[in-house]
Amino acid sequence: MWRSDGPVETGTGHGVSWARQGGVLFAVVEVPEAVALRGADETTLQAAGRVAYEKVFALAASQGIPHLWRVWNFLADINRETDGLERYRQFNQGRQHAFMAAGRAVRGAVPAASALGLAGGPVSVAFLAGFQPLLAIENPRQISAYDYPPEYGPASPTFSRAGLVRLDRQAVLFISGTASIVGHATLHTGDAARQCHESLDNIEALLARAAEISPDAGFGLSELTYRVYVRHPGDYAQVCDVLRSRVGAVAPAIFLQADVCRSELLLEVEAVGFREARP
Ligand code: 3EB
Repeated sequence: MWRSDGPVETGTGHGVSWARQGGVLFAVVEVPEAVALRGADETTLQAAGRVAYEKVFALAASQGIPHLWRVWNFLADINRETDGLERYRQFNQGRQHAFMAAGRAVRGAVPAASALGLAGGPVSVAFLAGFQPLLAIENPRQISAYDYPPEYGPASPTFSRAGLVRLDRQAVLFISGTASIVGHATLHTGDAARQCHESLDNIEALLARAAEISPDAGFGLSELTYRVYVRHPGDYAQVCDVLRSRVGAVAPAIFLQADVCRSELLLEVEAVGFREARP
């Protein structure tokens, strides 16, 4: 929930719903996978991912809002192979294509993001964008996702590990979906508790980078708000125990069942930190 004391404008149409106040825009774009969208050499999912991001960029442009801050990507059956390639990897092709076609960077100044599976339904991209730039932050323990080697698919994912936005009276730190990945390798296959620890080690590394970059953005693990995506409901209790042992009893956290974007990953942790900026 994004709170504001100013008047909120809203709109809907063509698969897009949005709300805006001042220099902040939140929107959800939904694109069904339809053969009709497909260009030459595209799968239907690749095309839906591409069209979703075309709509994201078109809405942002029509609102005069240049900077994409934080994106949540949802697609059905994220780990299933269709047309000879895992669907998440097809989505990455469509997303990267749209960024390049819009003349946007595909590494460096890219939004923070999460990517999750759904049981069904359209490709759905929710995003926050704004007047202020996002200061993208990478994790020294991980290869940047946009530099993943080709073994993870023909097009790299287009997101940064975290991003910092400074508003007039607030600093906001967005931590992307963070998993048990070091370098580019998945660690602790089959062990949800250790994957949760590794994910939190990654978030701690991002918090250290954020504090180095900006004094406004010094947060401890106990000062963030969390959303934890757990693949198997049976892992919930141990994942919750590990999270609480690391972040304390008070930090707000919700747990959702969702498939995450590599089949060996059992969970993904995202977070946000808010700080009232000094006048
Ligand atoms: C990873 O680190 C795990 O494709 O937008 C995390 C956050 C992940 C965002 C995305 C993917 C995305 O590669 C997966």
